[in-house]
Amino acid sequence: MPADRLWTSADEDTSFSSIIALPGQRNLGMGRHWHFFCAIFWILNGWIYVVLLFGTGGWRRLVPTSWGVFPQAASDAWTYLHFHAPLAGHPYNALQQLTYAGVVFVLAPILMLTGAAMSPAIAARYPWYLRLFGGRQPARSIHFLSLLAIVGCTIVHVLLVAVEDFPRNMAWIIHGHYSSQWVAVWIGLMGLVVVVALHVWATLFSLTHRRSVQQWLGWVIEPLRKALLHRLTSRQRYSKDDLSPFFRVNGYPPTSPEYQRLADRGFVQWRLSVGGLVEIPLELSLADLRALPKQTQITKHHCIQGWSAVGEWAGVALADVLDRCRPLASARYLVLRGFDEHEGRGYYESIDLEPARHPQTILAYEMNRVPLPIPHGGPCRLRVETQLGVKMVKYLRSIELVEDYHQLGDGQGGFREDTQFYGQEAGI
Ligand SMILES: Nc1nc2c(c(=O)[nH]1)N[C@H]1C(S)=C(S)[C@@H](COP(=O)(O)O)O[C@H]1N2
Ligand SMILES: [Mo]
Repeated sequence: MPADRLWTSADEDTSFSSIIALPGQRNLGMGRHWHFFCAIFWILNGWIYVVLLFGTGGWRRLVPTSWGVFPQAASDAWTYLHFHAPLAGHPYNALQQLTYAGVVFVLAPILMLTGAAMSPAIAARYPWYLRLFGGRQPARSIHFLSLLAIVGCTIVHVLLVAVEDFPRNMAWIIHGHYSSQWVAVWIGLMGLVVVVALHVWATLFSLTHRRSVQQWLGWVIEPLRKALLHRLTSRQRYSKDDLSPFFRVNGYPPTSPEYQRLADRGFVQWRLSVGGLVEIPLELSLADLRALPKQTQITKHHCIQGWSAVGEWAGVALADVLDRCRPLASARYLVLRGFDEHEGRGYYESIDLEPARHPQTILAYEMNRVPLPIPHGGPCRLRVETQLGVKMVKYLRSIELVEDYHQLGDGQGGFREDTQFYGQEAGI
């Protein structure tokens, strides 16, 4: 990183080719929607498959029942290496059986378990879970390498189906018997064409209709994400030894003269306004915040871009502030606004009252025992430890309680939701 200027993680955004990513280019938000949408389908599909497998006795094809499968698999591999096909088993040879069983019962669960480790909500509620994998990065590496293993398996599998005896194999796959082979070949090829066409269409459509895709996929993803992750509370208690020696920055400090003036005078004139649907609107100075009960916590921060860092934060429980301003019954969301503007849009994010009242959700005015440094959001920022970093508005200027966030900005619930198409619930 250059030493002569502030360097943020957004500066490192690189684009992916649409050929290997959906939709590719600089669309992390869109890629995440497709990722989660497909993951839901893949998991459902997998469960149905496994239930049917055990419900029908089909598991006998996949699950080896004798140790002899290992030497036999080695001998089958040797046969393949000589470009011959080993004798078929019932119906698979030993190497196929081991491979398929490995994909279904080892790789798939590993993918699900390591995927869950990417969730800040799960990592916050069960910090021990990350340690199972040796940390967040090892979990991500295992997740990615398992994906490569699945892709490798698919390629080898399709290749062998094709070179061994394509019409016969397709008939077996499609009909379950060996007649009408060319019908099966056509059905199979059309299936592949549909898959490719769907992929191309989804990519092109996502690139031209990002907002619609964000909303449509969001209808499937958000309810599930809310149901699974939203109620988890952060119970992080990292120790001083866990503190990251370097905590990255994302988002440049505000450049407005107003903020400059406040910063120049040590933020003594700064006020946090808390208003909207409340009984008692508040104007809180730093001294007011410091006079409230102080809460300190060492937690892991997860940026949507992948990096994480452990820091010590101190401030006021947001629940305390809510108790003081007394939200009206109609208030459902908090809209937090920062002083920074990007191409005319102010940074804002929304959270609902559930995470707002979680015990480790605080308005932090200290980081690692010093007043919150400006790059990290001085004088005050939100810490909502079960969510991704995007939610934790820095350089706070106001909190507004609202009934709905759809009439704000582009209606997606936050600056990065509006401009980068992220989802409003940020538990993974
Ligand atoms: N006001 C404001 N808050 C913000 C951002 C921003 O650009 N502006 N970036 C968010 C993102 S994406 C992350 S990961 C965290 C980064 O916090 P840090 O700079 O202290 O590491 O702040 C969040 N809060
Ligand atoms: Mo981020």
